[in-house]
Order: sequence, then C-alpha cells, then structure tokens
Amino acid sequence: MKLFDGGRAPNPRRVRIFLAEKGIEVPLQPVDMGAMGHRSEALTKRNPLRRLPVLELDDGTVLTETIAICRYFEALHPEPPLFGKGALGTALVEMWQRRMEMHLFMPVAQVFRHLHPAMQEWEVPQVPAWGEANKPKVMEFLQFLDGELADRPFVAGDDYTVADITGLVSIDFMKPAKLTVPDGLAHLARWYHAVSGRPSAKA
Ligand SMILES: N[C@@H](CCC(=O)N[C@@H](CS)C(=O)NCC(=O)O)C(=O)O
Repeated sequence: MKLFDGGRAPNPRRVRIFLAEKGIEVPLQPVDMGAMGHRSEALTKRNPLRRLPVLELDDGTVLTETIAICRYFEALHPEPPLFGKGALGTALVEMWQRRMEMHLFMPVAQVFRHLHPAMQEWEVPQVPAWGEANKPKVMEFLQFLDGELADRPFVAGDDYTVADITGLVSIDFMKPAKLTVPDGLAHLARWYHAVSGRPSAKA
C-alpha cells in the first residue's frame, strides 16, 4: 500500500491527519505538486482526474477522494471512531463533515484558486469575480460555526471527528487564500486552539 501525498495541499493533509489520529502508518509517496507532479503520466494513470491524494493498495486497486480513503481506514481500524458511533452519531458526523466541506472548505478553495497568481496554471480559466464572491460565504459560515461551537467542544459533538479535520484544514487553508478569521469569534477560537494543538495537526 502507498499513499501518493501532496505535501502542503489541504486534501492530502486531511488524510495524513486522519491517519495520525488513528495511529496508522502508511508509506507515503511524495508528489511535488509545485512541479505539477500530480499531472505526471504515473499519477494520471492512477487517477485520470489528476488530483491528490491517491491511495494504491497492494493488489493495485486505486482509491481517490479524501473521504473515501478515510472511510476505508475507518472500516479497517474502527478505533477511535472518527466517523461517529451509532445511527445518530454517524449521521451527525456525516452532516457536519459535509457542511464543513461544502460551506467552508470549498469556498476557501474557490478564493484561493481563482485569485492566487500561483493558481493560474491550475484553475483554467481563473475567474477572479468568483473568487471574490466566495469571500463573504466563508465569513458567514464562520459566524454560524462560532454559534454552533458555543455549546459543544467539537464540530459534531463531544468527540473529535473527521468534521474537525476538515474544519482545521479549511481554516489553515485560509492563510494562502489571504483570508483572515474575523475577531470576536471566541468559540471558534477556542475550538481552533484545541484542534490545532493536537499532535495530528502537524501531520
Ligand atoms: N475531491 C477530491 C479533491 C482532490 C483535490 O482537488 N486535490 C487537490 C490538492 S488539495 C489537487 O490535487 N489539485 C490538483 C489540481 O487542481 O490540479 C478529494 O476530496 O480528495
């Protein structure tokens, strides 16, 4: 098994954090995304969509999509459960993971990809107006999230889950997107301090 990894890119980092939380070691195959290594022949053969992360199993099966890869490891190593427990718990984690991805991660990504000069070769065409249009979406969601975090330690409840991983990576992704978390979101700040202080955050 090997995990084709994209260094600082946010989706590969989500998988690395997930693995670190589980205590699972998977051999990493670093891909230099700055040199467009994810568009090489070797990577395109494995993932024609030319995106990372890519997990290759020993029998040659290829898994892509961050959450699919995480679910694979969750099934193999159920402890600690990062996709929730029981009917309600897993549904709540699914709900929050999707909210974090759709309403935070994606808008931040759109700002970065459509406004950052380094993304000109990646996002064709770059539509700066679309990048700008996503900025208020990020801010609105952060306000909402701050209110939600007022009465629980983690995004989906009492336990740290994959929804927190997506949240952490999204907030960190705001830096290259040149976005700043607004002042005064005390619950969000408390949560961010907790999740970014976990050893897994360094993965
Ligand atoms: N839906 C995929 C998205 C993967 C993705 O977009 N990965 C980025 C790195 S964070 C990538 O490979 N981008 C390459 C490109 O846009 O050319 C997932 O969840 O894994």
